[in-house]
Amino acid sequence: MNKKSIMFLALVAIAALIALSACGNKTNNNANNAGNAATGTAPAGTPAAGGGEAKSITVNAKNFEFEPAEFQAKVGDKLTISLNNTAGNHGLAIPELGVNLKNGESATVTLDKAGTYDFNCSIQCGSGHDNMVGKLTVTET
Ligand SMILES: [Cu+2]
Repeated sequence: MNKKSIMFLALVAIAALIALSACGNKTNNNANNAGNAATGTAPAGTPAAGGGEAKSITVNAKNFEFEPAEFQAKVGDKLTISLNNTAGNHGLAIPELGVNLKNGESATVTLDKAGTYDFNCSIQCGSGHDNMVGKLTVTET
């Protein structure tokens, strides 16, 4: 190998390193931005403007519907969802949020993404089971 080709290889290696590190920075920035979007840019512990409230809702379940079947929250809210069976034995699952409640249970979720989250009964409760659906709508603040 002559001197010229060694220099060439060295340059290629350096260029590759620069490209890799530039890429790495970009990835990190994206991750940071995603983090900021989720938590808001306010310092830790400070609720994001408009959202970030602690809210709670009790969903009543009977044969065969949820009441309310639809409810809303804002991005950043800490929402505690409780399930109360008023008739029959039902569960409440919100698959996208990892929530699955039995009667009398509750779960607290931090809503960091706007969207519509479907929920459904998670216990085979009878003929109307498949109709036991509802949705949580999370809106930007
Ligand atoms: Cu059911």
